[in-house]
Amino acid sequence: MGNCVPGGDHLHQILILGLSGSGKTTLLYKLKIPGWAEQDIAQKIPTPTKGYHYEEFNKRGMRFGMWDVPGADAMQALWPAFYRYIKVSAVIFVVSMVEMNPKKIRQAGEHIRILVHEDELREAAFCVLMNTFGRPMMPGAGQHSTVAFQSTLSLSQAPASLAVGQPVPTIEEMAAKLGLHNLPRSVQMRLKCFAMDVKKGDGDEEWPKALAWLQERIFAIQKQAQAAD
Ligand SMILES: Nc1nc2c(ncn2[C@@H]2O[C@H](COP(=O)(O)OP(=O)(O)OP(=O)(O)O)[C@@H](O)[C@H]2O)c(=O)[nH]1
Ligand SMILES: [Mg+2]
Repeated sequence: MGNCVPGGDHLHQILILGLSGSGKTTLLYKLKIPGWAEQDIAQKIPTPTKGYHYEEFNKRGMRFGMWDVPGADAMQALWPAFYRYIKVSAVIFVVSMVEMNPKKIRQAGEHIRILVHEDELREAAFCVLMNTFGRPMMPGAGQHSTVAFQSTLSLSQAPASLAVGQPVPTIEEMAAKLGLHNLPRSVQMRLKCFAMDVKKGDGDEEWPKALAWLQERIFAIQKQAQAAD
C-alpha cells in the first residue's frame, strides 16, 4: 500500500531564499541547533554566506530538507540551479522587516514575483517569512509614518535600516511594500506571510504556525498529485 499518512516517508525539499542579511542562515541553524548561543552563531556563520547549507528535519510527521542559499547579488543568479535540479515542495522567502532601502524592498518583491511564476515552482507553497529582528510590531502604530518616511526621502538619504527601538511595519504594510497584493489570486492561494524573530527559531510562536501552514499546503499538493497518478 502507498502512503497512508500524507507526507509519509517522502523527503520534501524546502528552499530558503531572500536577500543577503535577511536571516536565512540564522533561521536554518537556530532550527537545527536551538541551543546555539548568539555569539557562536555570529562566529560560525559569517554573513554573507559563501556556499549553500543543507539540513534535514523530521517535524510534525513530515521529513524535509532545507536548503539555505546565499542572497548576495552575485549568488542570486544561482537560485534557479537549485529549483531546476531539486524537486522543491516549498519556498521560504525571508525578508528583513528592518530594511528601509526602498530599492532593496522592491528587489525582494520582484524576486518573489518571478519565483512564484517559475515553471518548476508553480506547485510550490510560498512562505514569505518577515524577519522582525526582535523588534516590536505594533499593529496600527507607526505604520503610516514608516511609509511616508520612505517616500519623502531620496535613495541616497534613506537610512539602510530602521533606527533602534522603532517598531517594524505590520505584515500587511510590508506585504504592500513588496507588491504581494498584486499577485494573481491563484498565487495568493499558495502564498502566506508570517512575521517572526528568526533568531528565536522554534522558540518564536509564529514558526510552528508557519510550519503547520507549509505542511498543510505541501500535503494538499501531494494528495492532488497522487490522485492524478
Ligand atoms: N537580532 C537579530 N539578528 C538577526 C536576526 N536574523 C539575522 N540576524 C543577524 O543578521 C545578520 C545576517 O543574518 P544571516 O542569517 O547571516 O543572513 P543571510 O540571509 O543568511 O545572508 P546571506 O548569507 O548573505 O544571504 C547576522 O549577523 C545575524 O546574526 C534576528 O532575527 N534577530
Ligand atoms: Mg546566509
